[in-house]
Amino acid sequence: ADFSGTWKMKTSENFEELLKALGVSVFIRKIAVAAASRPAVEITQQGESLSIQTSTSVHTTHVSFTVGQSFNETTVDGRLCTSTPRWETDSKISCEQILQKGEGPKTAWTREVTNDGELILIMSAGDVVCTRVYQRE
Ligand code: R13
Repeated sequence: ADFSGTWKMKTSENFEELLKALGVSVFIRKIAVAAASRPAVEITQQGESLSIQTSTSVHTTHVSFTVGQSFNETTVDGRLCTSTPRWETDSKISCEQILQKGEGPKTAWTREVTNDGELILIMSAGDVVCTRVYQRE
C-alpha cells in the first residue's frame, strides 16, 4: 500500500485517555491534547521503508524505518523504546514497542491505508486505544 502523502487529521478518539494511561499529568496533557488536535503528518515511502514526520506547534517527531526491522523511537509520552514494525496485511503496519528503560503500560501502534484512501492510526497503552483518522490534503 502507499502511505505517502501529506495527511490532515479528520477525527481523533481517546488521545487524552491514552496520555492519561501513560501517566502524563493533567497540565501537560491539556497542552499536548490541544497541540495534537492540529497535526501535520508527512509520510514518504520507498517500498518497505517509511519516513513519518508528525508536526505540531509544541512537539514534532520524525521516524524512519523499514518494515521487518526494529528501530528506536519514542512512545507518545516521550520515552525511548525499541519498535518492531511488521505487515499485518498488505495495507496495515503493526508495531510493538518495548521500553528501553523502566516500566509502563504495554504500547503499540498500527497504521493502515484503507480502500477509500484514509489513513487510520491506532495507538494503544495497556487497554486504552486511541484512534486517529487522516485524509490526504
Ligand atoms: C509535550 C511535552 C510533554 C509530552 C508531550 C507528548 C505529546 C505531545 C506533546 C507533548 C504531542 C503529541 C502529538 C501527537 C500526534 C500524533 C499523531 C508528554 C512529551 C510537548 C506537551 C503534541 C499529533 O497524530 O501521529
